[in-house]
Amino acid sequence: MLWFAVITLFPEMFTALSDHGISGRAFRQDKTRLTLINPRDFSDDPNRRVDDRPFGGGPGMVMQAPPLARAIRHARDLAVQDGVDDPLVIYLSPQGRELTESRVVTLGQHKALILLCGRYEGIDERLLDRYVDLELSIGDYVLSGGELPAMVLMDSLIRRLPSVMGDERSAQEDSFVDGLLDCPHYTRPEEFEGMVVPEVLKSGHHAAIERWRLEQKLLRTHEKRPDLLEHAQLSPQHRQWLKERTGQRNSSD
Ligand code: 9WO
Repeated sequence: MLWFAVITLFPEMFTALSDHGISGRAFRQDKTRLTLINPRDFSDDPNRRVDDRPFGGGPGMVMQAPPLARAIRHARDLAVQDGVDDPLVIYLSPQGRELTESRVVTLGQHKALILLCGRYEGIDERLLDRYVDLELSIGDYVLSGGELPAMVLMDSLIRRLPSVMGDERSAQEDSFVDGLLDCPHYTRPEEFEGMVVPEVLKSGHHAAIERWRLEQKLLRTHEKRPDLLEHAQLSPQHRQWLKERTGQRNSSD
């Protein structure tokens, strides 16, 4: 069971995850749970305001610390009631550490995560200092808020839960599981606008098909994301094959 609480001004956005696809099935099967908490419910302002002007001036508004602190404490209480201990508090922000597959694997060890979604120009630094355990970024760009990055993180974690994926292997053979990009995929029709399917995939020779798929992963990674090759788990034979296939000369050549 993976338990989420999300603190967000736009809880309705999260139906994209809870009501559809693989993640929707995981929620229906109670393999994961989601509690949505709106900080406006913890505002002490008669108009339920949770933002104010920045000290020092400047554009935009800043989310105030007190309503968010009360919301995080409420999320922690709910986690205790649900029997999931010690939730990690994650703030999705452009200033965060990069979300990578290895970080997804590490975060998947936690039973409970509280995800804090900022809006406006950001959140009062004092809240972040005292209540946030980890800041995470899904990329070097600024969005309108942390909700979409929160859903990206949740989806990456939910699809790794045991028996959530229809075919266990597809989770294991996903891109990045071995540090490589995925191989090409084909399905019917056999001919599409004059383009055909590689013969090996129709041969029924599973060893040859597996070898072809790995070769394609290596070549595609070399072509599109050579930076990944440095840390990919490759055997010396596979590294040598790739060097020979791509005409790379050994540094000693
Ligand atoms: C808003 C703004 C308005 C005027 C001038 C400067 C400004 N900066 C921002 C801003 O950075 N807003 C962020 C919106 C505050 C935190 C939540 N928001 C957010 C999170 N945008 N992008 C992310 C994000 C999170 C994770 N990975 C990539 C991007």
